[in-house]
Amino acid sequence: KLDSIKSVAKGGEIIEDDGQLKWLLENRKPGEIIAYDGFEPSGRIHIAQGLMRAININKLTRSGVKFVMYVADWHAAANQKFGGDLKVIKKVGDYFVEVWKACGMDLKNIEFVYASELVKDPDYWQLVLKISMMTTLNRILRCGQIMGRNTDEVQQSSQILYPLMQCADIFVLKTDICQLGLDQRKVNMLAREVARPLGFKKPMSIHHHMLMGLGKPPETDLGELDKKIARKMSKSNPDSAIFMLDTKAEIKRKINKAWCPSAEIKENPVLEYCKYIIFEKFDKFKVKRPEKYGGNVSYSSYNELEVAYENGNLSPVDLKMTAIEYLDKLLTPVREHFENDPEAKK
Ligand code: F2Y
Repeated sequence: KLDSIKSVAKGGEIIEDDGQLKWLLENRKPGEIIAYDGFEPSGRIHIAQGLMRAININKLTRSGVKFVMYVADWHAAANQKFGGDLKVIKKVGDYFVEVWKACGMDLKNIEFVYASELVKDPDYWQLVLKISMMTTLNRILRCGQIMGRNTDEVQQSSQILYPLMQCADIFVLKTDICQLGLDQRKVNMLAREVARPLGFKKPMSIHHHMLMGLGKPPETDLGELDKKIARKMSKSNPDSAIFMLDTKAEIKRKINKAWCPSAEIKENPVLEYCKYIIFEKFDKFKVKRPEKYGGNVSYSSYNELEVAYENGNLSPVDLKMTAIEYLDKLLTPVREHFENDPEAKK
């Protein structure tokens, strides 16, 4: 169980843990450990938020963890999404939930909680104030990353409240394990620092990998962690992302022009999708190839595939063509769910 949960961070992402995870697994009954992740409903949902999140969350629920998925609707408004229109934001949130339903997320063991419910409680705001009294403005500005902003893009005063609210969420939801993307680590660290002084248990955190976008990774002089975040799949750049409702033709078009240098295994988005998604869902990666290019071949682990690619035994064209087939197989049920279910369509 420990290894399965830790494999959420298999790209070497930060885990902050003083032996808590081991303790939790040994001392709490199934269903008593609470993990959480949250999202701002904004725009379309791509495979990093859809498929990969479902894979990670299922790893935790399979180990007996109860998962809270937090719909940060007020936070999206505070972060200037949809002009702050909460009705639209709520609708987009419901749409995300439908997508997860359709891609195999273990919904029985997940509770969806809306920020718009938590903010009705005066105690929530008292806690936000208490956290604000323990943190400097500078530190909060440096948390801009958790809302997808650079420090100099934090302009609205609601964006100062946002990290304080996110920190309060962790305590109010009684979180044992913060299981969010690597870009959320700054606020998870803050929560660990202020927990005890405020009388809460200290949450551990385990971050997941930020799946790369499809394009050539931008040149930056950032540190390793921030580089990973700068390269991530993003809906603000639609050609960097595969969306959960993309047609096969769209998947094909985007993968075919994706960054994927021959024999290059570092910073290769197509290989990343194999590692973090396809091999999590299938035991084999079967390449169909004409005899003159070496004939059909099948890989039984990501590692095998990577070695073959690095040695030049598998070409970018064949890698891409096969990845397209597997991604399409995973997205077909999602498309069908929205075609056949009139409720989901709304
Ligand atoms: O992905 C994001 O932009 C997150 N900052 C959304 C989010 C997640 C949470 F778990 C906001 C929150 F306030 C959360 O508590």
